[in-house]
Amino acid sequence: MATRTLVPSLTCPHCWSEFPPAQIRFISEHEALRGDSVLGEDAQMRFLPSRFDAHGRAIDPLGTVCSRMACRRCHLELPPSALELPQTILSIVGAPGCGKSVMLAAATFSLRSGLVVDGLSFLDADPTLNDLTLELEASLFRSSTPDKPTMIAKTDLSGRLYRSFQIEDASWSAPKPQLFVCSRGARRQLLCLYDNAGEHFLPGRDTPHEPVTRHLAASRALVFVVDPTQDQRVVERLGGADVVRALGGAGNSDQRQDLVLIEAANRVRRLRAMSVNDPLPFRIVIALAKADIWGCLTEPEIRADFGGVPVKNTIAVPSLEVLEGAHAACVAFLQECMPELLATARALDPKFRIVPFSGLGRPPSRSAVDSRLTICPRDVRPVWPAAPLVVALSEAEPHMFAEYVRR
Ligand SMILES: Nc1nc2c(ncn2[C@@H]2O[C@H](COP(=O)(O)OP(=O)(O)O)[C@@H](O)[C@H]2O)c(=O)[nH]1
Ligand SMILES: [Mg+2]
Repeated sequence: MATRTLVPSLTCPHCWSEFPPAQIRFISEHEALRGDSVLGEDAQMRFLPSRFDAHGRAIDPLGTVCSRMACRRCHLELPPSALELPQTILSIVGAPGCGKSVMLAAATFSLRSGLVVDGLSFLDADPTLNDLTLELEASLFRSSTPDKPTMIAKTDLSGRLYRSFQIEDASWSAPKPQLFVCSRGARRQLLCLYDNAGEHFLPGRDTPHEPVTRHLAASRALVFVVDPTQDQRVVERLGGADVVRALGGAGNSDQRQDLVLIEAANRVRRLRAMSVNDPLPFRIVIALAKADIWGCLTEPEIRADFGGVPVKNTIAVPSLEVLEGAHAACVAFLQECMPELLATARALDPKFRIVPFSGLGRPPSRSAVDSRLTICPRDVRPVWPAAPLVVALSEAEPHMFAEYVRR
């Protein structure tokens, strides 16, 4: 049997507690062992094994061999790769409706194709745990009815996307992590992403027992998704709210996106017990969403062939040179249209990076029946959909993505 090298300590992607691999619980298999102190009476009992078979698999108290594992604290299931691979959590943050779910679906779908970054393989750590992204991807990218108009639903604030557990008389609820094994050359990483509802990032929306954004305490980079069409000054330049709304833009400016960024940074400092004088422990990557709507406002225009570089494949992450050119064009655009957002990002992280992208690649259209925005899966053509995540990964794991690290 091949030997396994375990990580010295692991951080649970569900409840973010840290513990050594020897403390991991196993999930019992014997039918009579239904009922768990933390997960309730419908779940199989979790236990710390003391008996093992010849292959090192745990044996439950009623003698059945078990192979599935769970967190010591929250008892939620962990994929076996969590024991062996270092984990990178990226926090995706942004105001409601800015395009986070579309980005997540477009990015994970395109990363799986192997056409995004040379030599990068990207697989579900455990497809049963990643049902959320698989579902998001299925509606826009892998549809069996590609000519039927569709759209990703608004992310729920509670329910299916969250899981509850009970510890010492208190109930907790946490968002479901989506886990991927990324490998490139000899390096392998477990990548952990969450699809929060934007409302969770509004001030006051993270309560002690609903730690929905507690991943900010453990993440290695912050991907802050900004929708320029939520800003009045951009909306005016594009011809007004009605024009922008018809293209999938927000067309209103009820929410201040710079305040969402400040709130996220404050939570990072609070959760990590940092002083206001400490620099943030990671890079901020500003993902400028829906470039198909506002890309015409930058100089040069944000397009797949940005800077005159011809592209065959719009889902590939462009070269560092092209990314740096797009960053500069976006800085000039924000300076003119959203200066307070730019100033906030600069104050929080002077080395912030801006990556424009479009998850859909073209505007959805408004249905005549119920005035919902929809797009036919066949027409979806993402432009640089995974670039914000790859740039964030290059900041967290510079050795794995050296060609995207700023010189
Ligand atoms: N034109 C355009 N519209 C988009 C794009 N991505 C998202 N949208 C629109 O913005 C809406 C909100 O996106 P969603 O990903 O659900 O936002 P979230 O609340 O941040 O998860 C969608 O229903 C789409 O109509 C894009 O790339 N281009
Ligand atoms: Mg969403």
